[in-house]
Amino acid sequence: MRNISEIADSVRRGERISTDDALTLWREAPLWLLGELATERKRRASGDKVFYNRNVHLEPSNICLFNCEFCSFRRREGDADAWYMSLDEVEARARELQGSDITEVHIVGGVHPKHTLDTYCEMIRRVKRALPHVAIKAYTAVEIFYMIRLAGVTVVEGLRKLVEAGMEAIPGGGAEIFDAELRSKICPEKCSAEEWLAVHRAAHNMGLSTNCTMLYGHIETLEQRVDHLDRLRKLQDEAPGFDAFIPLKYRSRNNRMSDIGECSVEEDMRMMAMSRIFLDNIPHIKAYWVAYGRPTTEMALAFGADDIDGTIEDTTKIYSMAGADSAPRMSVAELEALVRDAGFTPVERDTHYNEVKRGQNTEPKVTKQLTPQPTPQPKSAPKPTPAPKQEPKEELKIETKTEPKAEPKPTAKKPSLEQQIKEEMKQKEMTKRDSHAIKSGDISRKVAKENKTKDASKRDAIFGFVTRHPFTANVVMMGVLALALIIALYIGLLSGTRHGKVIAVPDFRGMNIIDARHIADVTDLNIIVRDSIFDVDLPGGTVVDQLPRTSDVRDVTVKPGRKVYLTINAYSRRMVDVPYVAKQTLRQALNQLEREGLTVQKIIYESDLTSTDYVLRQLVDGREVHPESKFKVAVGTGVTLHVSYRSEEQNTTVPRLVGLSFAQAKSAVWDNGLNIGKVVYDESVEDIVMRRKAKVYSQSLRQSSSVSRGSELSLYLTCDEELLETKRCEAETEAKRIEEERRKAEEAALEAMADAME
Ligand code: V47
Repeated sequence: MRNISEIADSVRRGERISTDDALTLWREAPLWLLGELATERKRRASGDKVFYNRNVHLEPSNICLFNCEFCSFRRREGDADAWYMSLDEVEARARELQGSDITEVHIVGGVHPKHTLDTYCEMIRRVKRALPHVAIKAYTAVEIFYMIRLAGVTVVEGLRKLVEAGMEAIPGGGAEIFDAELRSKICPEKCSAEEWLAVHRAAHNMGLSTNCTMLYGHIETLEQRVDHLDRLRKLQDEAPGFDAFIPLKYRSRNNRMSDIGECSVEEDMRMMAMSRIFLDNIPHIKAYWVAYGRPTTEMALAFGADDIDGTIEDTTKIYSMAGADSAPRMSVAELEALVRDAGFTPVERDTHYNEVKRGQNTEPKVTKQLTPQPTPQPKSAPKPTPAPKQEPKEELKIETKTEPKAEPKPTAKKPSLEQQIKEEMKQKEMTKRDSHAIKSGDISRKVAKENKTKDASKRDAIFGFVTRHPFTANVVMMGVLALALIIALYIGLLSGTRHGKVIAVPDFRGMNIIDARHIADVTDLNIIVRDSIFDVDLPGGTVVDQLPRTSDVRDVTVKPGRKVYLTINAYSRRMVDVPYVAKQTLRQALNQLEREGLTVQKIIYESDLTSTDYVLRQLVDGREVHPESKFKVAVGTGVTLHVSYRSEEQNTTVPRLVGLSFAQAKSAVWDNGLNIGKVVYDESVEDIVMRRKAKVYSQSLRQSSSVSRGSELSLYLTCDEELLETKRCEAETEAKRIEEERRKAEEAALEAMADAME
């Protein structure tokens, strides 16, 4: 381990530092030293320049399928302060910007339930059509991964479509924190770190430039920060393409993590400096002024930052909703003054960090005050279109990986050709009827006269009845009134509380969370991800449990808007402490491993004088575990156990496993001193989720036979109920036969003994 001064000298020589060095610096270096080292590196990268640009953000909607703990921006469809801009409104907004001198539009919003890859491409096309000379930096890797997955195309194909539509760069959002365990706590529904990195890797390989970020200052550890930076640095080595890294300070207002507060400004400076020092292959480090505020941004320039983002023009709500300054807007003069006050030279750049040279008379060229983006309760801002309301559908058609057809509909819909023809025919039909009525006018008049006479005689009859039987008439009238009142109340209740409207809760289990959210959205249910587990055999995001739950035998119905709580399989493996399980019985050790989410890789039997099934020692990844050992492994990791046996108990009896689930069979195999060999699923087990339901129909070692301890036993599993029933019967008959044989053998032995005694 190097000490601080060794590391500092190495940084001054322009060398790369290791993750251990980074931790040492972060923990131990005084702030002034970090400032000095980071500034040294910044000057090597960009001299005394500090970059800014003229940009706006476009946040078409804050409706998001995902519900991250730290997010203050996200709303559910139907929430009072949710906003949504149709494609026409996005285009109109882009047209408003014509004539301004911005060079970049940064488009980002929630992962909208109804947006598809095509919607996103069309959005870019329309913005580009309105602003052909402006670069479009659009959609975080999280949004991109989602839309590409939904479209069922490869990442490269999806990115190609976006590029063809006019996307020029990808912003750095959605990275949050890469550590799997923490990611599963703060944003379990987002794509995994690997998927986020895969999108950026593919983009870089296609020649697209992108940014990267890290959300810090919440519950992450220094190790997790360094790990995050390390993964970015590795990707940049492997496939260069990151223009800038943006450390994003967690802002704590109005979200579910608010109680943890915010980190100090000193922490911000250490973060900034360490980013510059560690990320020696990413050219720019951005102090995003919207997140920090002006004084902290200025200070960040003395800790390695060489970019402060742009004019913004009050077009982003992500930070103001989380407690940063509201109405973020800085003029070019203000941005430049901030940079100069910090002792640097302001340089206007474009999206790709080319310096923008403007003629004298183009400064300032903003010809009109730009209108801010829609706000939840705007006074002067343009009124956002309310999010399209969903009518609960009676029947569900689940089509995974198909693009939802529900494009937000404009209010005044142009009738289709078919509708127009139908409308025309209806008109003609009406005209025909009218002319017929005119021709048959006499008859109509005659019929009308007859009806009038009939009505008058009915009226006379009623009045006659009322005068003759006043009491009965009153009772009847009160009855009619009461009935009318009941009907009115019932209708009122129906429309007011949506009484009577019930939804059959779909069985979400086995679906991916993204598909589940789609279905919940269409059926007007509210999905809450309450818990996550990690099962190595299941893909990340698979729903493994739900409440309330529709089962094979019972449908659950609920009212619209009702919450359905889901447990999903986490996208990334949780790390757990390896427990010390030696010096106890095999069963106790198995229980303890199971509790920690670990499994058995192999049981190795060793002859012993005194005991059988006693755990002598344990190994993980080739390392022996001792009582004082402290190391973590991923959930699901296999542990090798060395277990004792007395020589007279070298053999063991093979258990009957037919009809058991894999988990039950595994347990029985280990309990009987055997190891798991091959595990084979037949063709009835169509996917990984069905594996949990599959049962053993055959085993490689014959039940009740005697084999040596530690032997391997292979399992064959199926979901075919008929096959299982047949095999169960066969196993039962076999068991009876074996029992009968044993009994007979015992009897024979007794007889032989008796004979011998005679
Ligand atoms: O991914 C959300 C973050 C990001 C909070 O690429 C929060 O040039 C703090 O990525 N407190 C979106 N941060 C913004 C973003 C960005 C911004 C500016 C420039 C660029 C660029 C990218 O905002 C999200 C998330 O990490 N975020 N909520 C919050 N409460």
